[in-house]
Amino acid sequence: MRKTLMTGTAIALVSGAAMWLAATAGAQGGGTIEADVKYNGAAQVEKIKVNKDTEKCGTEAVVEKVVVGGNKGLANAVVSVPGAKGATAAKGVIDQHGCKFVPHVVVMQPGELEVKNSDDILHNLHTYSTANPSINKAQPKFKKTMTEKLEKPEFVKVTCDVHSWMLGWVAVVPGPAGVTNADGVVKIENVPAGKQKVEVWHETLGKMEKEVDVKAGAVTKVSFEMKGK
Ligand SMILES: [Cu+2]
Repeated sequence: MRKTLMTGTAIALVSGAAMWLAATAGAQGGGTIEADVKYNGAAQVEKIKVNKDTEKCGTEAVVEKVVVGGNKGLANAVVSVPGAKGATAAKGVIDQHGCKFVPHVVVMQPGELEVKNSDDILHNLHTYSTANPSINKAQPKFKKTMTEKLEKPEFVKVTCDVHSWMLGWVAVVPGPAGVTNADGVVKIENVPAGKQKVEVWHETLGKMEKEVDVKAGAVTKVSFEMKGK
């Protein structure tokens, strides 16, 4: 498209086309949402004694149910713009590493989930879901990667039946999305301009939503404060 237009001979036409292209590029690029998620309650972290595969797993497992960082920032919250079209299809990747699911929460577009086993031991992949078929498969040490399908939007709980403490979540979301960092912040890029519903989901604290007005080429900030359940 760009090439065809730029080969036009009339100078007036070329400059007109350049202006049109600039306007279109702005709209297509969309804007950025910077979400800041806070939680005013206490962190919930369970510590469990481990007496199996301790060479790989260690002797204590830490299960992170609610992680609160500096300035009350809530980590591991999924922020998404479910109604926005045009998100690039990002494959989900989760690793069974040190007898933990890494990352604890992974975000993906409906489609493929790659499950790795970086430990040299037997793991299992057991998912709990309603919209997607549930998965219950062994992942022996020689099976370094398995590819699974999660085609319907859903927050899927992931466990390993070999190591009862292992817990992870896969957020299958249709629009642009991300997971908050240790400070409770996440930036979501390429959100189409206009009014958009922004949704927050947390494994223990539930859901919240807000509407924001996204401006092309600008950063729109939105804050959430999750309430305890
Ligand atoms: Cu395991």
